[in-house]
Amino acid sequence: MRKLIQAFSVIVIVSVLLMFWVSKLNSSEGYTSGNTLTVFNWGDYIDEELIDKFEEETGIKVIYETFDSNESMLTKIQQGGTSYDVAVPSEYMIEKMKSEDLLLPLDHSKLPNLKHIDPRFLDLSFDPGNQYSIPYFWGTVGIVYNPELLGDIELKGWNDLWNPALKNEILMVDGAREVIGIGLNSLHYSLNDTNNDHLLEAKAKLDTLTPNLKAIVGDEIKLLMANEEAAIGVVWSGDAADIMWENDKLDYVVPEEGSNLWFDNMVIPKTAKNIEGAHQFINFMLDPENAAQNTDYVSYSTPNQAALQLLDEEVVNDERFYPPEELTEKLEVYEDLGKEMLAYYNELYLKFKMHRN
Ligand code: N2P
Repeated sequence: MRKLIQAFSVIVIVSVLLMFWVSKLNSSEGYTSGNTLTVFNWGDYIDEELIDKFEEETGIKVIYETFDSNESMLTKIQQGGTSYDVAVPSEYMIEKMKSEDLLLPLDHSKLPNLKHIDPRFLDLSFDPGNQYSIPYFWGTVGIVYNPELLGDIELKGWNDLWNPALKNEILMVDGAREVIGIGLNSLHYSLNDTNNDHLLEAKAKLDTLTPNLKAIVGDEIKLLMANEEAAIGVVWSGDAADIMWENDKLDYVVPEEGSNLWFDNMVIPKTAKNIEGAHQFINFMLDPENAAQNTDYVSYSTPNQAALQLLDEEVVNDERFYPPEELTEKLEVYEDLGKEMLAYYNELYLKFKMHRN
């Protein structure tokens, strides 16, 4: 019996020691395992030094993951494998997530830095009163081009992309709404068109662009354009700003037929585990100094008017990236077209991509 008690005591002591050791491992660098925050953002969309700064200031450990489209972000959130505490979807996706009851109403009393956002970017139709979403970056979709590689071609609009002299010269952003949107806009249809004849016409027109298409690419489009691997890139405006920072021969134009005006906002998914930390993170990103540092790093346009004061004047006065309201009024914001129509846009886009191969 004594031996049994001794053996039992040894097992208890070893287990206690093991538990202690495991808990130590979990709380690496002094973070307790419960104090983490999972942030889900677009690729290349934050200055990672800010994540370190947030961790130091709050003691919260950030787990940072990235996505490359609104659609893939939504799928991950719907699957629920990971509980994301903060995500950064675009406006039409926010509308959709709201309608699917995937978002948590925000507590504005925990977001005092919201006062720094330019009212022009608040209370927009996709989220009246900013009940669920807080502005992060905004911009347009347009064409970044290398005049030296274009010869005498003058680039003004989407329809110029079909010029036969541009064979194999176009790199394109990998986004269903963006690419179908080029087809629609080039035919002077709305970016939110749901008329099947128009959509099929846009897809057929896009198919004829194939000879000029070099590739459809993700974030690497920036490196390829800056390295002059192609004459033309269809990009989000912030990527153009970044490319032009690397290579100042290039220029950016918002096509004359019209284009997309987009807003990426921070949200808290309903499945979030660290709601308090999520508010802290959003408020931290709204701080003018942090927002300015982030803008400086990623090159996208900030909606934070206090941050604008801290940025290089040349950057914030550049109407290619900070277009005035008279210009943005002429652009279109994507709307949530409903589950079936969004799936149809994706299907047309996939068919277009397959047609290329
Ligand atoms: C950043 C992508 C920005 C997405 N790499 C524009 N909605």
